[in-house]
Amino acid sequence: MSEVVIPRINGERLWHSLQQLGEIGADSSGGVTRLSLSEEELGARQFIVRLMKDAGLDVRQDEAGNLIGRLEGDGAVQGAVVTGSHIDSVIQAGRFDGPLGVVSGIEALRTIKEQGIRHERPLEVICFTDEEGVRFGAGYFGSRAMAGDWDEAWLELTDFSGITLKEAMERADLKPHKASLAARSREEIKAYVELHIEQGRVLEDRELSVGIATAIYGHRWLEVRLRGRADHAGTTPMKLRRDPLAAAAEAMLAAEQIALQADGVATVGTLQISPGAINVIPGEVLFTVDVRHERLDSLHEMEQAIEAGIARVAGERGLEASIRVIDGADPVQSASPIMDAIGRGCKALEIQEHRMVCGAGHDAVAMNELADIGLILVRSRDGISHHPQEWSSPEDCEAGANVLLYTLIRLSND
Ligand code: HGY
Ligand code: MN
Ligand code: MN
Ligand code: MN
Repeated sequence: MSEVVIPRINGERLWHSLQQLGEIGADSSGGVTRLSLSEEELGARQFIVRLMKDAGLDVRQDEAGNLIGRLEGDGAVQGAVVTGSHIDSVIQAGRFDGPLGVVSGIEALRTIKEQGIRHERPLEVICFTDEEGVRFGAGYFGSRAMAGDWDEAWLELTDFSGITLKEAMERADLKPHKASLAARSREEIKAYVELHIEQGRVLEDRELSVGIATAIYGHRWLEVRLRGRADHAGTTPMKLRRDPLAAAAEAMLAAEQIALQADGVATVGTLQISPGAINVIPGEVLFTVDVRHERLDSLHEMEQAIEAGIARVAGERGLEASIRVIDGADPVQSASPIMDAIGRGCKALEIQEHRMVCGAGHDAVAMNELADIGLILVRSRDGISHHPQEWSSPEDCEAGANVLLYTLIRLSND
């Protein structure tokens, strides 16, 4: 491809779309809560469909609810170059985690179509179903279904109010038992490149706007149930107690030490206590542990050490412990040709190239089962994410989207 004309996306329209999308599911925290297949997320899906149609894309929804905008290729080459991300959010989230990749992908394909830029291969932008996994306890549903990794057992997972994924899909006019039909073949997809906010501090500390992910951490989500004996807070001597909450506290601190020693990360993000009264020693606690590492062997070691720590503490305190792995994905590596294409994009746009490992999970992890992947990261102010104050500047969003545009054009003519 000649290096002379470097197309640019419409940065103003990108920013405007991101702000409009950010209003859908805006909550009292000043952030966004748009859980998968909730009313808010269904409203956001309609916004995305309109944006894809305004961009002149062929739009379809697959059996897992993934929204797919497509431009047929100018050549007779099979194997689409695909970008995408998600619009479902965590609780009290920011406006950029996911939407930046979906809206930038739509803008990139719109620019290619409007400027008649040649692309031998088909191009697609995908808005995936349930990347975050916050509502039902497992994530990457849409991208895993597309990669052929749909698990029917997910349909019985329930959310905080007892609604199953099956019911939520039916309410969204999806046919839950057909979700596995979303699977695609390796021949259909040549490469997958995602644009996402960094959600960390590396780019901020280096005063860089864009990063290239070389790898993405793997994760394991553990659900831990500790059962002791509820008892009177006043009359029960300390030595006779079987207090699962004190045990959980000890286990959490042990997990923190394991993560520090392994140079990985471990997070307890949810905790349920029953019966949960000020003058009653808890009878049972339920908490989750999010364990991550860049290397698979270290991830396994961390998971085993944390589970052993929980079992030890429970044994010493006469408690019953049950630990379930409710979700997990192994670390993935970006493909060199895709990282090189992104690097050329940075160079052509005079953006300093910076290669780095990504600690946040993305649909690219699931799509790695189907195609070579790449991930472009955009600076997050103060590294804040999964928080109402998550923010990336219009300039950085535009820079990332232009690097994505360049990368898609390059890969679709390889
Ligand atoms: O948990 C993650 O890293 C991503 O936000 N799903
Ligand atoms: Mn997220
Ligand atoms: Mn995300
Ligand atoms: Mn075209």
